[in-house]
Amino acid sequence: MSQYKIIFTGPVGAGKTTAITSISDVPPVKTDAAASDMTKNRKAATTVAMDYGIMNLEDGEKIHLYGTPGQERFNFMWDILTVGGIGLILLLDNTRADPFQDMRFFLDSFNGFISDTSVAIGVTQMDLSSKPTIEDYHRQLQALDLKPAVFSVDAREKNDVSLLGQALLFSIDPGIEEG
Ligand SMILES: Nc1nc2c(ncn2[C@@H]2O[C@H](COP(=O)(O)OP(=O)(O)OP(=O)(O)O)[C@@H](O)[C@H]2O)c(=O)[nH]1
Ligand SMILES: [Mg+2]
Repeated sequence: MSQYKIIFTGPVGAGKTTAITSISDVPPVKTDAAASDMTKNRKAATTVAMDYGIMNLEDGEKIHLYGTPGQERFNFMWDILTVGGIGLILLLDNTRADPFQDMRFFLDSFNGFISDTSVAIGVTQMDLSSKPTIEDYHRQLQALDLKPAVFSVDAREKNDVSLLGQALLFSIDPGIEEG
């Protein structure tokens, strides 16, 4: 039985904890704590260490799902959580002030991991803010000489998150398929 690990990252409120909760086949482990700072204006709780869930694939294969904290003050967890991972899902919140800057920041922060593995990008909250468009993200990425999959994703929707996960797995190994 093969076991793989993928990591979800992105800014505060992008939907990492929600996404893992949506697709995990076991009750996820969360480390949400009451938000005490600027995060509080957006939502009541924030991840302080990690999220963890499991997605079962065909043939008994398992994908272990790890979510990072979004807050930069917990960024010591980022390197710890990527060890042994096969790819990164970057979630971006389209309602934030400058989602392109968020994208550059996280691509840069995880640059070493991404260059060894693969990345797929999910843009959340597009129902609340339709701009920038997915096409705008593609243009930004072209300028960075990158070609990851970019999807509009509602982290609350299992299907959306699952499609993004499949796109990531496909970019790593077209042989891995979701069950
Ligand atoms: N309207 C809307 N809400 C969404 C969408 N995706 C996620 N959400 C909501 O946005 C919030 C995301 O919160 P979390 O999942 O805690 O975000 P996080 O990325 O884990 O944040 P930190 O742990 O603080 O870094 C939740 O309240 C979700 O229900 C979307 O596409 N549209
Ligand atoms: Mg979280």
